[in-house]
Formats: sequence, structure tokens, C-alpha cells
Amino acid sequence: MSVSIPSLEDAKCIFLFGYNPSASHPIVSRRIVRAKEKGAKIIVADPRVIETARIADIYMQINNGCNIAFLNAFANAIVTENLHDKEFIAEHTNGFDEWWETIKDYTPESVQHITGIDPETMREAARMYATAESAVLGWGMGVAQQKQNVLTVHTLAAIACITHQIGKPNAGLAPVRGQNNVQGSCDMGMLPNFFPGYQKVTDPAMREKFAKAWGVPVEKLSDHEGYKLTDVGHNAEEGKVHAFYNFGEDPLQTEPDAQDLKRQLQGLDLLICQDIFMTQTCMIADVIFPGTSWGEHDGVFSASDRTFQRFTAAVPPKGECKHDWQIFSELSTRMGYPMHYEDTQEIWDEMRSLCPTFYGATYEKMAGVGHAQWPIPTIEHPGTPIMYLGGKFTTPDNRANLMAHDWEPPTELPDEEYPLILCTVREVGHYSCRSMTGNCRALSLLAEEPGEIHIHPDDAKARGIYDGELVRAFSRRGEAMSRAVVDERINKGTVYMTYQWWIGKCNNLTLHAVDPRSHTPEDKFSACQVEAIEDQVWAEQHMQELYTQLKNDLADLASAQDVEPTSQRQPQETRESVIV
Ligand SMILES: Nc1nc2c(c(=O)[nH]1)N[C@H]1C(S)=C(S)[C@@H](COP(=O)(O)OP(=O)(O)OC[C@H]3O[C@@H](n4cnc5c(=O)[nH]c(N)nc54)[C@H](O)[C@@H]3O)O[C@H]1N2
Ligand SMILES: Nc1nc2c(c(=O)[nH]1)N[C@H]1C(S)=C(S)[C@@H](COP(=O)(O)OP(=O)(O)OC[C@H]3O[C@@H](n4cnc5c(=O)[nH]c(N)nc54)[C@H](O)[C@@H]3O)O[C@H]1N2
Ligand SMILES: [Mo]
Repeated sequence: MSVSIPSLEDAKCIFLFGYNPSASHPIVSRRIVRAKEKGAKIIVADPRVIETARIADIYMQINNGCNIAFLNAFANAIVTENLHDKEFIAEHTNGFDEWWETIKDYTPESVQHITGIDPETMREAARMYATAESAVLGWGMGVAQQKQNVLTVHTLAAIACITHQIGKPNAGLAPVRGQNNVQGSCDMGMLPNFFPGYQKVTDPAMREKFAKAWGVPVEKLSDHEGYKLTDVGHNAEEGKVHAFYNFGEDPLQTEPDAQDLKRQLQGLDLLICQDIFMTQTCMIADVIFPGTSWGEHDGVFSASDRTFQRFTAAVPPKGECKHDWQIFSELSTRMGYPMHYEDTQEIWDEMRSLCPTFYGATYEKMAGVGHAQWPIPTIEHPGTPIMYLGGKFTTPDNRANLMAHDWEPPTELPDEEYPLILCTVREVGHYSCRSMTGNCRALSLLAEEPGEIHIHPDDAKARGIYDGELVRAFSRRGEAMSRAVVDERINKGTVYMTYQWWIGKCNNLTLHAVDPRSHTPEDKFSACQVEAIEDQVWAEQHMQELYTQLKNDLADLASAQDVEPTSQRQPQETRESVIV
């Protein structure tokens, strides 16, 4: 994020594009409500009437999968109405004329059949955003989980640049991150192309620096980028990956086309899982390392807006559980590279000494409820709430490079056999793979298996589906049982599932297609079909049985003393075929 989350409250305009804060980040959502109370204009473009749409000055119910077409037309409307900031463009950006070559063809009228948005409404929104004293452009998974995701981010950034809604207070880009520390995992180099601090593994000077600090020959540090998570499955199948150390992730629940992925991971020579709960991926692992949870260890979280915050353990670890850093250190030591740290501060200080962007973020500064916001290059530095102030960008010439792209349709379009668009999102009561929230009684009262499938009234009627009934959803990849919620707030021809449910597992249905640059899966768009289930009594019972069986399997494995290797065990295929 170029802005800070608290500054959202003082923005004069907030434009949310494919982000549903009231379910995903209620605290951010509250700040948006405060901004509204202070007079900010709110614009929402989302294919669902999300909660924030209710307080929006302009809400646009876009067609699913139209992002670049919509944004190009939005940019077109800004420039044709002469609302772009010519001075800022001339002084702080490159490539406007070339950018316009692509954008000029995308009038709001010419793409209305793709976006579904009335041209005058789009123009009004473009005016509202471009002429605001300060505007924040926020987006989430509605952008990220699409085939053209990186290109869409280029487009969003260009819109902020041509309107000078970046590089000044209370204005800028707010791409939100997911988990409380997903930003931190990227900051700390848990990416296949970076060392900590966004220092490229392909840069010889960086390899030199880290090799020296770690006391290893430079050849020991790989000079090429690693695989991304979505490449692990097919690379295992092709024999390029033999072992997979899976740390804090439940890919068999959260990656697309989960059944195919399971088959691929079962072919590995070695699968290690390091988690704080038993998960479906742990169930097929050869080795499980039990870690400690956020309540049991110390550390630092980075928020979406680059803010580091320290947290401390509330209770000691139980049983055999160890802190993640201890597990890594012990493993490394046994593999011949002794690693000894006293505490997390020692690790943090080593990290700081190697990462110029983070150097000033000391534990002292973060004591109590203190925080440090990067870039923070020196101990005296106050941190950076707003990036690119004065239009100074982090490119070699300090200018933003404007990029424009043509829209392409999503990979798997609906057809006669699979006529519905499946869009998968999250819900407020449960969290990602649900290992952490699934066993909580209060939360299961709020929402329980097999989750919900939201379906438009016309589509429900055409299929004889009634609100609250269990239904069967299926695609070319697989199927799941879910509970129908007849919902007027979505586009006709689309259904929505959340990816939290184990029996109602939407990732049995989703397509494994990725953006070619980021390799992020297209979770927001695949083709499916939904059917009523005649015998509801049977369906309710069957669903309960499947759920009980799965919970028992997880519990058995968690309490097993001496578990035989998974390769000896029968593959648990039968449980996955959910319906009949
Ligand atoms: N309670 C709870 N909170 C969570 C999570 C959770 O599991 N539970 N998960 C966390 C994680 S990991 C993340 S990444 C964040 C994500 O938070 P969000 O970004 O809010 O995630 P989603 O709800 O998946 O998608 C956002 C919106 O994209 C819209 N959308 C779908 N298709 C399109 C499209 O074609 N174009 C546009 N413009 N929009 C589209 C959807 O309708 C949805 O409203 O939430 C985090 N917060
Ligand atoms: N269809 C569909 N699929 C999706 C999405 C979608 O919108 N639609 N969203 C995607 C997104 S944005 C995300 S981020 C992923 C999230 O998917 P995952 O990362 O797989 O899910 P999480 O529940 O966030 O966490 C993974 C595991 O980390 C464990 N864990 C928690 N704390 C610790 C710890 O301190 N140490 C260790 N070792 N383990 C810990 C939890 O118990 C959990 O099992 O799902 C993706 N999958
Ligand atoms: Mo996420």
C-alpha cells in the first residue's frame, strides 16, 4: 500500500474495486464508515452488492471478469473529460502517449456489453474520483484472483498517476493483503524471487552480501528464482520437485482443483507439513512438525500498510510443539548448517542488518504498542506513512511508467454444460482453510458445514432450488455439496461460494489457471453447474456423516502416537467424492 490504513479516514474519496472490507477486514471497514461520516465520497465497483455498496455514493454492479475493460473505460472517461493532471503527468510519469494509444479505444459505450455499466454512471464515477481533493483506490481479491491480475494492477496504478491521486496525503493505492502477516511473509523473503527486504536472488551483489553474512560460499545461494506455490503440483508430477516443505498452508483446502493437487502431492517422495492444527494436507504428509500459535510465540507482524508491530506470547507452548523458528533452526543444524538463536530479537536484528529498507525498525521502537512503518532506513527515521510523496517513485528515474493493456476474457467461460460462473470469496465468521476457526463453537453457530452457495433468484427458480436447501455444485474438475442461499445481490448467471468449507469445498470445482506473471490462480472465475437434490433428508444425513468422518480422521491422526508413513496408508480417495 502506498497509503496508511488510518489515513483512509481522512481521504475525500474512496474507490473500492473488488474488495469487500466488511467481511474481510472489519477494522478497515470501520475506517471507511468514518470517512463517509466525515463527508468522503464512496465509490464501489463489485459484481456483488457488498455491504459497502449500501453506503456508496455510486455503486456499479459490474459483470464478473470485466476488470481491465472497466478500468480502461474509466481512464478513458477521465482523459476525454480533460480531468487528468497534465503537469503531474509531464513531470512524474513516462509513456502517456503510448498509454493513451490503448486507452483511447475503450470508451464507456464501446465496452458496456463487457462491463454492464451505464456509460453516464461510469463518467460520473470517473469525475468523482479524478476531481476529489484526495482519493484512495483500494482493491482486493476481485483484482488479484484473475488471469490478468498483474496487468490490472498496472492499470489501477496508471489511473492514480494520471489524476495525481498518489504521492500526496490521504491519497494513493490501497491493495489489501490477506492474513494478518501475509505482508510480513513477503517482507521476510518468503517469495521465490527475493531475499528478505525485496532484494533479488538474481542480483549477484545481493547473493554476495547474504553469503558473506551467513558464512557460506556464494555458490550455495541459488542464482535463479524458485517455483511458486501453484507450480508445485505439476512440477511434482513432472518429476521436477521431489520434496515439499509446506509451512503454514493447507493447499488441499485452499488451492484450486484440489483433488488433482492431492493426487500430485501424493506422488512426492517427501511431504513435510508444519502447522498448528491437523489439516487435510497434514493428513497426507510424511512428517508433521507441530508449531506454536500466535498466542504462544513472540514475533513481528507486518500489516498491509507496511507497519511492523511486535507481539508477545501469552501462554507457553504445549506438548511437543515448538516455535517455527526453533523448528527451522534445529532442522538446519541437523542438516549440517548449525543455526543457534537465543530469541526472536536476535533473528530480527540479523534481518535488519541485511535489509536497508527495514534497518530502523528496532524492537525498542516497537515495544508496547509501538510500531515502525517501512521504508525506515535509519534508527532516527520516523517511518513512511505515505510513499512516493511529491511524485518521487522508486524507479531509476523516479518517474512512474504508465502501462495500459487490452482486456481479455477469463479462461473458462460458461457454456451449455456448465452455464454458471463460479466466483469464490470469503465470509466474516470463518478464516481461510478454517483450521483455526472450524473448531470454535461460537463460530460454528454463526456458520457451519457445508457452507453456502449464493444463487440468483432466476437461476434458483430455473433449477427448482429453494432457499436453505442442500444442493450439488459441480464442474469439469469435481463437485461439492452446499446450502443454497437465494440472493438478489449477485449477477444473474453467477454463483458464489466461500473457500472455508471442507465438505462444501469449492476448490474441488475451481480451475487451475494462473496469471502468467504472478502465478496466482483465477479463483474468481470458472464454469460450473448447480442441481437441486431431491432427497433432502438423505442429503443432510450424508453431509453430517462426511463431516464427522473427516473430523474423526483429523483427530485420530493428531492423537496417534506412532503413525505409519502415509505411503503405507490407503489413499483416502473415497471421502473426497462428496455426493454419491
Ligand atoms: N473473515 C475473514 N476475513 C478474511 C479472510 C477470511 O477467510 N475470513 N481471508 C483473508 C485473506 S487471505 C484475504 S486475501 C482477504 C481478501 O479480502 P477481499 O479482497 O475482500 O476478498 P474476496 O471476498 O475474496 O473478494 C473481494 C471482492 O471481489 C469481488 N469480485 C469478484 N469478481 C470480481 C471481478 O471480476 N471484478 C471485481 N472488480 N471484483 C470482483 C467479489 O464480489 C468480492 O466482493 O481477506 C482476509 N480476511
Ligand atoms: N477458491 C478460493 N481459494 C482460495 C481463495 C479464494 O478466494 N478462493 N483465497 C486464497 C487466498 S487469498 C489465500 S491467502 C489462501 C489462504 O490459504 P491457507 O494459507 O492455506 O490458509 P490459512 O487458514 O490462512 O492458513 C494456513 C495454515 O496455517 C496454520 N497456521 C496458523 N498460524 C501458524 C503458525 O504460527 N505457524 C504455523 N506453522 N502454522 C500456522 C493454520 O492452522 C492453517 O492450517 O487461500 C487461497 N484460496
Ligand atoms: Mo489471501
